[in-house]
Amino acid sequence: MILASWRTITWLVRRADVVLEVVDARDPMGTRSRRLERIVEALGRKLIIVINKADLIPREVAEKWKKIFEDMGYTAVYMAAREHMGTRKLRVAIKKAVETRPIIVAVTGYPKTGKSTVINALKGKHAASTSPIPGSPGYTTHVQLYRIGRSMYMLDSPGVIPVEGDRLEAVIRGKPPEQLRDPINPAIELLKRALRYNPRAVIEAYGIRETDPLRILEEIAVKRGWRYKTTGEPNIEEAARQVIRDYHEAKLNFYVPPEEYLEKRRASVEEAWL
Ligand SMILES: Nc1nc2c(ncn2[C@@H]2O[C@H](COP(=O)(O)OP(=O)(O)OP(=O)(O)O)[C@@H](O)[C@H]2O)c(=O)[nH]1
Ligand SMILES: [Mg+2]
Repeated sequence: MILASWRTITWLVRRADVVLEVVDARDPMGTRSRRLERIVEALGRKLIIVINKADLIPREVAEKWKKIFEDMGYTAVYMAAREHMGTRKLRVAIKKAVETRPIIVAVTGYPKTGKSTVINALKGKHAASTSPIPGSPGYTTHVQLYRIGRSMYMLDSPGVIPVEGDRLEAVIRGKPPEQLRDPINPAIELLKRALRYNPRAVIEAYGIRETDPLRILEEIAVKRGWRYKTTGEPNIEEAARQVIRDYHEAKLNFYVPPEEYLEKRRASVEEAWL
């Protein structure tokens, strides 16, 4: 898996008129990068926050996130690039952002947020290669230029891991699950998070009623018949990789509610006043 360096990102932003920061609608704040936003601001480029994978959250939740970003002074749109939903709104937002033609658009953001899929959706044809799992064939390895219609060019880039972003997201998006040295700890964290935000997530994905993450991994391994050859014990590493894959493919389904973010922000503002 090749991740873009901050130098590449700065180079990319410099070349662009408009920068799209693609975030995952399931956790927009955990998959955004303040550092990227600051680079865009410092270079005087227009930033549009694209809340992608909106098909995985209720519409009113997508509306709330959009409003939260707008209240911060950003332009934000939500879309479901894979379902080709919201592409018109995005195209309009890009054209409104600058008057120059043709417009050069840099598409950036966390790994696996759907950057290449956004470009495909705008292109209307399969142009940028996408991949279901980080690092599997089709992942973006270098910056590529695509022409969209007559007046737009898009620069596709590999994902960048923001230093200040969510640590769990960074680990599970940075490498394909097969290449993780320890898949168990991130899978346990992921299961905890899933159960916290959607108590039915594990039942829905696996038909397992257990709430202890380690036991869940064991039950998944037993159900699939994954056992260590030497000891015959359930192969929880294989189960852990599967859980991470299932999050990427949205079979393990949950999302962070905007209310939680607003509450945290309120608490930190109050603390600052004390
Ligand atoms: N449910 C859902 N899945 C999506 C959507 N857009 C993209 N995906 C899926 O997310 C995964 C990653 O998509 P990509 O477009 O390859 O993501 P990327 O940001 O270009 O990834 P890198 O270039 O490797 O960083 C793929 O499995 C896509 O099918 C969407 O709107 N909804
Ligand atoms: Mg890509």
